[in-house]
Amino acid sequence: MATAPRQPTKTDQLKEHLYRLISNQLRPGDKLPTERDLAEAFGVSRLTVRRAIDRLESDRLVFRVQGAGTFVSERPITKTIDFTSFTEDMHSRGLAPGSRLLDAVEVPAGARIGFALSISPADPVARIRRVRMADNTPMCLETSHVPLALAPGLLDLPLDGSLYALMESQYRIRPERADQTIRATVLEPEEAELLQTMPLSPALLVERTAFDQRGRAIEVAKSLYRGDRYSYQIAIERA
Ligand code: 16G
Repeated sequence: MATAPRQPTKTDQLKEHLYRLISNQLRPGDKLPTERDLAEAFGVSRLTVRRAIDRLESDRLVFRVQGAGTFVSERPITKTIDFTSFTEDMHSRGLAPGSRLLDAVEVPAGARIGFALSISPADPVARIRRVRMADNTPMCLETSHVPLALAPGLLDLPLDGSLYALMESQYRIRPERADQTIRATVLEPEEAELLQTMPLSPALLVERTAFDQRGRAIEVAKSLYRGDRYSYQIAIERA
């Protein structure tokens, strides 16, 4: 004799509702309503809400940030890491991005950066050094080099927001793809001071050459992340 189908519990129903909300209305990085609001809206206990969210979390559809709430996860990716700006990266982790400009100057590209950008070593590039913040705490020290032939006047623009958003709005340059290397390192005293941590603390160094929608090399950058605050998450699926 076949067993009767199990009646959906309140947790099932709420999970289903949240699943639809995530699929149809929310985007990666968006915050879910609070447990209290969900409990009130559905006339269920907070324990029921917590169980529904536990299940979404074990399905990896959402992630919790202690003290900040529950957020929609990035869509799973296969073998590659999503290309993001720092601003987008922090939003997807449920953190508020910020930027402190250290300096922005015109310098000759030099041999290594010129080669990566396919320009001559004497060609001018904008060198922009920033401390990148997450929830008002330093996360990363970033030095970007952008060819001035592609972005004339870049150094006269406000550089306290998203560099990639500025490149797109002002120069129609849409960074889309990058070659990156990631390696472990330790912080020099002055780097540690800027990142408000101890000298010789572990850090992740990411070197990136970014390309735009036309395949042009548009940035050579070094990003030095605090090892205690940043990790790379890569979802890998069997081919
Ligand atoms: C990321 C890039 C960096 C780029 C920045 C732009 C890595 C390793 N580096 O941090 O090269 O300059 O995003 O972010 O991902 P923004 O648009 O928020 O200024």
